[in-house]
Amino acid sequence: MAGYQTFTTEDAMRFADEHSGLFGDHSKLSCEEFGDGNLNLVFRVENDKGSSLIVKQALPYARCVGESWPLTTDRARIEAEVLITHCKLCPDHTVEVLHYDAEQAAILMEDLKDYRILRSELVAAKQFEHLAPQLAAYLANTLYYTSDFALTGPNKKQQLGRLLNPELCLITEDLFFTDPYCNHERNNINIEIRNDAQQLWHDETLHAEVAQLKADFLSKPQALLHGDMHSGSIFINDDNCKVIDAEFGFYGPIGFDVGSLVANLLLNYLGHFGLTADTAAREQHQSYLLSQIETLWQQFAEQFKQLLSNECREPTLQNNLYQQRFMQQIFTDTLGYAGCELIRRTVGLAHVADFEHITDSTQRAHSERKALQLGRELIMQRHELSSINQLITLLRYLK
Ligand code: SR1
Ligand code: MG
Repeated sequence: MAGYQTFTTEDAMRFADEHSGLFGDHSKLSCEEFGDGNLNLVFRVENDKGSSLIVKQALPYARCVGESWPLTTDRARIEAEVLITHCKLCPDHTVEVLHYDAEQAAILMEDLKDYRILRSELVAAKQFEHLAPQLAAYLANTLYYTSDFALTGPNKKQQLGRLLNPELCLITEDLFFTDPYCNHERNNINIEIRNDAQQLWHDETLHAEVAQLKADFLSKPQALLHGDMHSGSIFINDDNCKVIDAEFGFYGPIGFDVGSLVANLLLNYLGHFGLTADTAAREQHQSYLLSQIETLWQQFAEQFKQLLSNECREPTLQNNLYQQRFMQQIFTDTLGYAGCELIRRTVGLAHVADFEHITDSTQRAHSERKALQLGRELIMQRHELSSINQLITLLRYLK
């Protein structure tokens, strides 16, 4: 932290200018800070010809709460390393990091100016057919090639040691698996669903399953995860999508990334009960989301299985039966973590625009209740479900 100082727009311009050849001599630079995320400062630096880059600086605390919640700035290193690793494995769908500065906890990266945040697009009921195929490719490649199927034991352990990310993992451990299941002061609960939230606090059967999912999150380092795979971490346009914001990355259970993404599509599905008044338009968007969820899982599983068959060099792990069980386990975990994400985004600290943009609180409560019900079903029934269509059937039978 010696020498660290919170960037002003001037500092961000100097940083971007020094570490890229993009702007050239005599460029007139301008800069705005536009971050609205939970944790960091984000600047756009632009020259008079319209070329631009992003400077992201980690603050020594969580921006959404303030200085009372200190947070390591080492998360910028983790983010840079995860993005660089993922970009090598899936360059089309990962934002490019150009420079990382340890002292200033700052990252210089490409500006995805022609892209928009996926969550805002989905809230506005925009649809992209390439979303699921591209994100399936991102997940299959980044997760397979950082797993034991692709890395040697010593190599994987070396990476794993550098990317333990204890502080950011602790945030997830608390916000995802602990707070929603007790009367925690960090929770943020719509008064109209207080009774439903209270039921979660006393549901011992559910707590046992969440304990299992948390234990796996703590101790199943299958692959280098993005760690925060929600629709605010994805930029999209009419042709492509790119994943950003990997500061929660660590070696964990593969189903955590897949499940977080599935849940965020489900949150959008449920949010549209209150966001879109026109029934036909709502049903059309919801059916788009279901087909994306189905495609996401099917193409992810297909590509992961292809990689297992064609690329696995570890003789013991080449066993067919083991690989089938492994895929089933990823599916089971995906459903469980999707369930936890639905619940924590409904009653926990960090909510999502898909629900928050529903202006009528009774209508919001209707979507929120469905999210809690579906979240619980996914967690409880995850061992019994064996196909993505069964998830979709569950969704249709929600009260
Ligand atoms: C204090 S951080 C709250 C949430 O924002 C991040 O994007 C993660 O999802 C985290 O849980
Ligand atoms: Mg983020």
